[in-house]
Amino acid sequence: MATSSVVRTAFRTCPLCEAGCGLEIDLDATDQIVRIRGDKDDVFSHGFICPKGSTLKQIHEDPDRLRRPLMKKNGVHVEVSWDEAWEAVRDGFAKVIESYGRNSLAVYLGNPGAHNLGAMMFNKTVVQSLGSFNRFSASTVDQMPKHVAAGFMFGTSVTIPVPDLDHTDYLVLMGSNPYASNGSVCTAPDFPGRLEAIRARGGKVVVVDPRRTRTAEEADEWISIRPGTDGLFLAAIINVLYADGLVDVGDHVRSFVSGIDELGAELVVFTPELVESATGIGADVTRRIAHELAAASTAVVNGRVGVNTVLFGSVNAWLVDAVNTLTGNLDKRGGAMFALPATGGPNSRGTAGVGKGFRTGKGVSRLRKYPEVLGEFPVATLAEEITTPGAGQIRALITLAGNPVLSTPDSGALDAALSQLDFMVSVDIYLNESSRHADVILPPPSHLQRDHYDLLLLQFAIRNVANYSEPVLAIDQDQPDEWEILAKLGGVLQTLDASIDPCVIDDIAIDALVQGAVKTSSSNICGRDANEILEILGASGRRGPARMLDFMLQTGPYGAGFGTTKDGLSLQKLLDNPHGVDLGELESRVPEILRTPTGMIELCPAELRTDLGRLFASITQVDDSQMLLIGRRHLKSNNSWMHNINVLTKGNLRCTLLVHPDDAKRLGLSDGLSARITSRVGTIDAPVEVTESIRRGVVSLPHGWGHGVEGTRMSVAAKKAGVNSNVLTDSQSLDPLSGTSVLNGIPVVVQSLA
Ligand SMILES: Nc1nc2c(c(=O)[nH]1)N[C@H]1C(S)=C(S)[C@@H](COP(=O)(O)OP(=O)(O)OC[C@H]3O[C@@H](n4cnc5c(=O)[nH]c(N)nc54)[C@H](O)[C@@H]3O)O[C@H]1N2
Ligand SMILES: Nc1nc2c(c(=O)[nH]1)N[C@H]1C(S)=C(S)[C@@H](COP(=O)(O)OP(=O)(O)OC[C@H]3O[C@@H](n4cnc5c(=O)[nH]c(N)nc54)[C@H](O)[C@@H]3O)O[C@H]1N2
Ligand code: SF4
Ligand SMILES: [Mo]
Repeated sequence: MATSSVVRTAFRTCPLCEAGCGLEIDLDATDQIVRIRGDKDDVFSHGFICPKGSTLKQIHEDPDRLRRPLMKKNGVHVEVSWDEAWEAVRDGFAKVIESYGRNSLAVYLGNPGAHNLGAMMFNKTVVQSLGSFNRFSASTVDQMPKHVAAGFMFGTSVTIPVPDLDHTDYLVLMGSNPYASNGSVCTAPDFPGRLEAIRARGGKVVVVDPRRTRTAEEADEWISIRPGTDGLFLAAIINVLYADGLVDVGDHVRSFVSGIDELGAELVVFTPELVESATGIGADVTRRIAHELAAASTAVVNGRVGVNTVLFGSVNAWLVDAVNTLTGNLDKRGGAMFALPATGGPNSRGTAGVGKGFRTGKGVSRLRKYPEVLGEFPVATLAEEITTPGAGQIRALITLAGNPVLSTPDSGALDAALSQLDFMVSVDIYLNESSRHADVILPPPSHLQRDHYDLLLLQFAIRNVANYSEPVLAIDQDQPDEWEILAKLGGVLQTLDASIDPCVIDDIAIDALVQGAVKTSSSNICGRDANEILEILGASGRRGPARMLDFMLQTGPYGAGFGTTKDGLSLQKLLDNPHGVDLGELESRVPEILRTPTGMIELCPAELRTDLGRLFASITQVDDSQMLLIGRRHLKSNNSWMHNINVLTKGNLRCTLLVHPDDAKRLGLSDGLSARITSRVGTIDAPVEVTESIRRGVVSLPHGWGHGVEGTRMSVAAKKAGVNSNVLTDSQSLDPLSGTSVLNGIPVVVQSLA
């Protein structure tokens, strides 16, 4: 289409991954999208975009995307009116609650909710309205270890330091591949460009990964590690720091760090020589890296998916920040720093420098007795909690933007379990592998039809920015916004009345926020009249997430305080700045950020050090003859749900098993032919791709594939279905401290099918 037909341009933050790139969206007179480009004036992304960003158009236009609620009638999903859908939701829950009580209800929150303002504000309404302890989310197949480590070290689960990418001289990336993923729990649009800039200014980038990823290829050094052994490598680095007198936390934090001697004593046994045969990393390399980290003027280690979704996820997350602290790089420019998000958060509210601290295990899961973490249980236990009779057995499930059948371990068992539920509701845009089990599917509008603010991800940004986007396209007639669906779902769960108005729930929520703030001494509106604040908030006619966001911005660290701080932040200010507001580089936040009971950084917290015995025992448990399966991501995939977009999936099938040539030879495997992969819990067949880029003894299969299942409606994805790698991952194998599943380093047997 000719660009001359463009009549308006909208600016919007991309909600598809954590990078949060600014998009420039051109529309014609009929509100058709003509083109989506990177917004070169965006204060954070400066025009960067990846191939997924422009497909917001294709997602919006996808004929398979649900526009009306679906209800299962005689085993087939049919479109129904919203009224009929809500009646069915009410009836379904009422029956289950009446028969089995509220603890028979469960919820699973998926990943896109973390990129969704409405979900960030109203998912908790659904969760709390259940009145059940059965709460699960994608966090326990992802970043939960980071929350646990941060909680115990710094006092809140979101006090997670991020690598100061733009200023560091030395970066060690462990278990992450930002050339494909654009980074995670580290919000940095154009992560690859920022890595290249480190090298361009004379710095060094080291990648620790069992696979020579694109990120590893572009780095100065690739360290090939045996999957699952990063904890040993990190412990050995720390061991060297102590043994060689390199520990120096720096004057800037010295009086706020406790546990330095204790940590040294704990790790004295983890010498590089002792762990070398387990990690596959020579003791000389470990020593050199430790010395380089200590010697660099600024340095930072970062660990993500590949070191979180393993047996020692929490210990790994802890030891990463222990290295950063011991080398003097915590809370220092070019080191590991903390964001100060515009909406505030648990580490900018309350008393500065001290707090209640962090705790897990306020309850335990019914069957396997895993401790509660952040109010939830490991998703790896969901299937058995559905299928095992007894009080608290799950009979009804809600999935909110989640596809656990493709995303969580032992998915064969979970798939079977979901079909045994008495009732299931999915809030989802597709009829897919998980939502096909739902009795009712409630579809939100497309991403372009909603407003956006990265409430969660700006907590972990490498620069403080604030950016609000209005909906680009009008919402369809009769279509409720996602927040309205969630608020109403919460209301229906509470009252068992299908006619409840979501606005009532919304009004209660904002009222509670304002009433709380005017009574809180640390709030910038303490002592003000709550009604006056509510009137100001209401004057704009806004409600829902936008009104709540305005409140959070105005009362946040840069806030306008409802008229008290001239030029302070408010939603109006963000509306006036469609490319975002830059709030500057990260600045030191210790000790103000700390919320531990002691007011100290806990370098050797009891809850984490108890797991070091298990780590030590793992040294001798390595079996060289065992093949290990790891995952991978592709730039043009997004977990399980973007394979229905033709422009992203065209070309060769990407769901292949990477095998090292030596292993291929030994096992009689060759390019393009099928291999059978068997783990303790499942078997799948996948085409082989022989490559030198993978470590010997390791094979890699991406997750999020395995489409084309009966009862789904994703016609493009079905044509290039791939196989579900989570049929192989084992729900019995998890990090005990965080409940996070082991998704990397799965013992498998690989056979030729030729
Ligand atoms: N083996 C293996 N498994 C993994 C991983 C791995 O590395 N290896 N990675 C894990 C990680 S990090 C994650 S985050 C999880 C993801 O786990 P999930 O969140 O369960 O899976 P997704 O594929 O992200 O599914 C998202 C669902 O949300 C729907 N959706 C998309 N946008 C919206 C929206 O705006 N609103 C609503 N209501 N629905 C929407 C999609 O249709 C889809 O059904 O997978 C995990 N699984
Ligand atoms: N294009 C695209 N972007 C995405 C996503 C997507 O699916 N596609 N998903 C989004 C989500 S939900 C998340 S959480 C992020 C994740 O973003 P990242 O954390 O960057 O995750 P991955 O790209 O899976 O990279 C994990 C790396 O860990 C390596 N690895 C596996 N096992 C080990 C191990 O034992 N030790 C070490 N050191 N490395 C290991 C793998 O080889 C892989 O290269 O990406 C987000 N962005
Ligand atoms: S990198 Fe992530 S946020 Fe940026 S355009 Fe791609 S999908 Fe969107
Ligand atoms: Mo994730």
